[in-house]
Amino acid sequence: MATMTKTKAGAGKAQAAPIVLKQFIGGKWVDGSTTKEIVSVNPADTRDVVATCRGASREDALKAIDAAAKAFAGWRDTPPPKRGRILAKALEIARSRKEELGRLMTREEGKILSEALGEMEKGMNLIEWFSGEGMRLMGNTAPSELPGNLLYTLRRPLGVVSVITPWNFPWAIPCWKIAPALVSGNCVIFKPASLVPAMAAELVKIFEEAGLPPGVLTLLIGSGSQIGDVLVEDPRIKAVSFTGSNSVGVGVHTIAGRRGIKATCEMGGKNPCVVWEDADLDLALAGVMMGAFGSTGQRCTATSRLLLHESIADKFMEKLLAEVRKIKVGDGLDATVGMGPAVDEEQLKTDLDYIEIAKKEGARLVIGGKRLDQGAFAHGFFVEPTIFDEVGPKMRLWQEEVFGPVLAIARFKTLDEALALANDCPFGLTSAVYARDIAVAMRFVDEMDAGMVHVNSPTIGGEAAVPFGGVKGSGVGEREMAKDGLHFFTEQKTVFLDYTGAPRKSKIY
Ligand code: UN1
Repeated sequence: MATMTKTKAGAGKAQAAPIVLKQFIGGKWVDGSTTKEIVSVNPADTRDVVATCRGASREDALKAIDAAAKAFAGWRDTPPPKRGRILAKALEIARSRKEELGRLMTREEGKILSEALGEMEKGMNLIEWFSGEGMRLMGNTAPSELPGNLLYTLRRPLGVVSVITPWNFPWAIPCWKIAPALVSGNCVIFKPASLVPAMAAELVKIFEEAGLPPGVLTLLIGSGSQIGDVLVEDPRIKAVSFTGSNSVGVGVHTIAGRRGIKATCEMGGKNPCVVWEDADLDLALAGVMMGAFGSTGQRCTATSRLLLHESIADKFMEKLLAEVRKIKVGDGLDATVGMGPAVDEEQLKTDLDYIEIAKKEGARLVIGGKRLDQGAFAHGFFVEPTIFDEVGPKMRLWQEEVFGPVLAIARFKTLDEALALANDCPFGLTSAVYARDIAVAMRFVDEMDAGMVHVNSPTIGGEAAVPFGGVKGSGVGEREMAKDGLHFFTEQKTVFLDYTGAPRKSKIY
């Protein structure tokens, strides 16, 4: 389905012709039936059109759900170790294509190549972890109050589930939702963000090649307004796993709640990093740089609030500004570049809007703050890495997610003050503390209201073997990854097995 041969005339440098993408419905690659074209462009150079696709319609979505519902019984009854082996095969294929897909990711999403390759690894780790779960899809046994009785539980798949994913991790997030859903026996309707359809199609092709039966995994590329509702509201959809904005996530969760189905929604963050007076400042600096400006700040785990102990604040700021000045902004395929573009015009505008808001609210701009649009930047969505100091807790930059390379700084005197500032925010995804004093670090672990806490490490990241997710405005529903991720996509069946062959004597049970 992909063609990447011709050279596009007119653009500044030779560029591959756009990949023409299709929908994957019932095991077949077909055109979407809307006339609306989804176009993905390279955010570092918008003359480079990565892919085009005719968007899926509501009717396409209904057809896809039909096909998935028909495929369910066969997939549910496929022995879990066999399902796991299909994931293992997908892992092998993905590994052989890692470099090529990393480059595609950089072209389509904008993150620098080293980060794209890191994301490839992370997604593969998740597929690997969940492929093994095919052999460990265990229930429990329990002692019964009654003689000659066995109590045990089974884990059963839910049916057809929707997986709705954002643009900022076009490979890893789909992997961490799709892998547990599939290995536990569900059929998945996958709707990626419209900004990254080419990466999504490659992921689905890998699973197709690995041997998934038709209908078990569906790809629907289309706008939320066309197909979003049906993927949550159709009675055959039994669960929704969503990552994206708080407003959409709360909407998804509300509909799911009304329908009485499960939803897990991961919805952003405003993650604090506290640097205590005794911290290893170079270690903290490396963590803040990675957390705040890695992926152009476009991750919900990004370090977006930095809290500095007043005794080290000036010294730390000096080091920080020196590092930020070294960041080379540009096209992520250039190995000397340290930060790529914003993903699109809208995100760029959001970044610039928040910069203006912060200035108006009285925060002190210490570096950056401008769009870069001259020379090599002329065709991309570039913004300078930006830092504001003296940000007050009532300011919007302290409270609202920007999703860009804009870091808000405040200073504190005591741990009480640091914790109060860190917790004064509607989000609670992740957090970090840099301290040598274990009592300080452990009090932060205890009192920070967040789903994840990092000690002497940056706010970003997650690992397949441990749960991922947040509290407050950052998340509702079960955690993702690890056993929790698997449990989300299953329900338990409790079995009461009486092997006495005699009528029950007890009246109690
Ligand atoms: C990470 O920090 O490696 O959208 C993962 C996001 C998160 C994933 C972050 N759901 O940024």
